Amino acid sequence: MNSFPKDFLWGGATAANQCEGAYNVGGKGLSIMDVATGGTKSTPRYVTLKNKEGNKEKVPMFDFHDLNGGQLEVFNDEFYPNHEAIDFYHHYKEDIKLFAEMGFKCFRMSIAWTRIFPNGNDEEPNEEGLKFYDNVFDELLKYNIQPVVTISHYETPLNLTHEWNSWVDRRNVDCYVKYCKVLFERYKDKVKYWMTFNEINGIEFSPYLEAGVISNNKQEVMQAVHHQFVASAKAVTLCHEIIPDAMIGMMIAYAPIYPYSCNPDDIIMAKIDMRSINFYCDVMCRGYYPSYKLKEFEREGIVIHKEKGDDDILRLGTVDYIGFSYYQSGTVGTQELESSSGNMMSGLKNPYLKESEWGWPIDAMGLRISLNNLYDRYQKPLFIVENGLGAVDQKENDGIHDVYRIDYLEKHMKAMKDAINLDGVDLMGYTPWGCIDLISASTGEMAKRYGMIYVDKHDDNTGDLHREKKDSFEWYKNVIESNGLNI
Ligand code: BGP
Repeated sequence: MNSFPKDFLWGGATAANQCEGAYNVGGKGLSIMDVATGGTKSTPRYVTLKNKEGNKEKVPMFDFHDLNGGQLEVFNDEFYPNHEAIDFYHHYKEDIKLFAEMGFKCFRMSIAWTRIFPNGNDEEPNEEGLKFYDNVFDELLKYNIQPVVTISHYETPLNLTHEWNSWVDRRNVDCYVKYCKVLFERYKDKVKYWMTFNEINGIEFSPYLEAGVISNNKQEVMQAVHHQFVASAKAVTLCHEIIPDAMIGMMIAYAPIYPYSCNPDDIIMAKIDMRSINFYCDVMCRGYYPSYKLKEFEREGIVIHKEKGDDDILRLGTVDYIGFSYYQSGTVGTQELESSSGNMMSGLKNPYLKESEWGWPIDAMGLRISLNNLYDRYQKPLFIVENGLGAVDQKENDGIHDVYRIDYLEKHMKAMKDAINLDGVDLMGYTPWGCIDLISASTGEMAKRYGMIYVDKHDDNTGDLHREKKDSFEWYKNVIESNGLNI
């Protein structure tokens, strides 16, 4: 039958740092995103620090590789969009009510590590932070909405970055596992879907954003990756022990890489580029380092320091499902051609594809290709936990008519449906990104909106934060109600 599975998890996705706000409320400590300013399409986000001379300094976030004896700090004369964000912290009841009205079966959110352990390495967890998420989960469950929780989504405690450059240091593994244990024990009756790290491969593109790592040294970054692998595998094993009926997955930024032409040189280039994604899935799904990566390390003189027992930890802690974000495909080739940008990547402009206002290629068929690539390779359940169109929405007198978003989502849903019904892929669910408008991770803008729910908040920090349904709200409600029958 040409349909979605009966228990398909329709929902929406967010991350704490991009929607909660209340950055210093309820005992929360600072995370790496609390020192990030706002950027635009063409100007970078900065992180602010007090340099060793004691002066304020601003460094582009995606180009931040050296603390240089300084200290990351919040300055009163700067605007930090994540500090208030859309204030989900105080609006969660109203927002969840709207999600319920749309018929959400699940809601992807993250827990802000610094609400639970303000410094990352505290002795005891912060009860007020734990209580906040109890309240959020209770509110979701009241409407039969399953929480899907990312344990770490661009929210490394700032203190761990200062203390020991976060994941570069083995001690970070213990802090993370302790944090996981607290979460699993506290929420074992409320949360049955977990993910260990958001877009774990993002570390290669932005070590600071993904992992709180300040470095552009491959040896250090790869050591940090190893520590995240070990931490994730330990979390998987722990989750299985504490919540036997839960599923815990990995989360990867996925993009199929196309060769620009059928020139074999382009084909091998695309295949090699694809390894920057496959590597993470291979280790987390199969439980060991793939041979191509070991050869690369050998060639480049990279030596990963492993502790005794690490290989067993990886082998035993393979994930139950693959969560992934999908925004685009990438194109590579030997030709000197115009380039294009995108989510955590850049490549050649693909002449067959249109691009979003932010220059991200739009490729619905690429989603079907991604689902097939992943399922062919691992035969694990798949979960699309991010997808969507970042666009400027115009508020008209009679509403917000985001037909372009509906068109985008519909085409991607059609691709999912084909992957399920024509290709036999096992797809658990779909949570479009930023189901409610929130702060963009890459630019810090509010203007880049993904939501079906509009939030009155703007880049000049004006707006009364009221929520409003866009046209895509009713449309998505109908999709869920009919379980995608009319797609
Ligand atoms: C992914 C992140 C999200 C989200 C999304 C959209 O990389 O996991 O946190 O922000 O991309 O990207 P942006 O916000 O930059 O438009």
